[in-house]
Amino acid sequence: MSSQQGDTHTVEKKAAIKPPGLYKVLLLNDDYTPMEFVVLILKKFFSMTSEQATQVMLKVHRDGVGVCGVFAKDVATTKVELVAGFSRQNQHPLQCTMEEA
Ligand code: TYC
Repeated sequence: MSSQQGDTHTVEKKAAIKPPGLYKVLLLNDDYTPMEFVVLILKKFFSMTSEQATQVMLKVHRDGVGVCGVFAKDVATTKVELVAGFSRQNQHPLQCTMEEA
């Protein structure tokens, strides 16, 4: 970056700081996880209402994939881990993943 003030001329190099990326947390469809369990996950970990959770669950059921929310990388990572942990605890194969938004 270059700036001029009267006689002085300075050339500054901007530090290469990039803003933290955002990540979509995605749910994937499968043939075994009960619909009610997916709705519970969306309410419990993504703070959705029953209506919102049902809409997202049905979208995943229909299309194979759906977005639970968009978060900073560390938050998205934690949500993916929480969903996996809770699903395995309850013997469901539900898959949750993340990708850059
Ligand atoms: N397809 C599942 C069923 O018919 C329901 C389901 C929805 C599973 C969304 C996973 O992410 C999912 N029971």
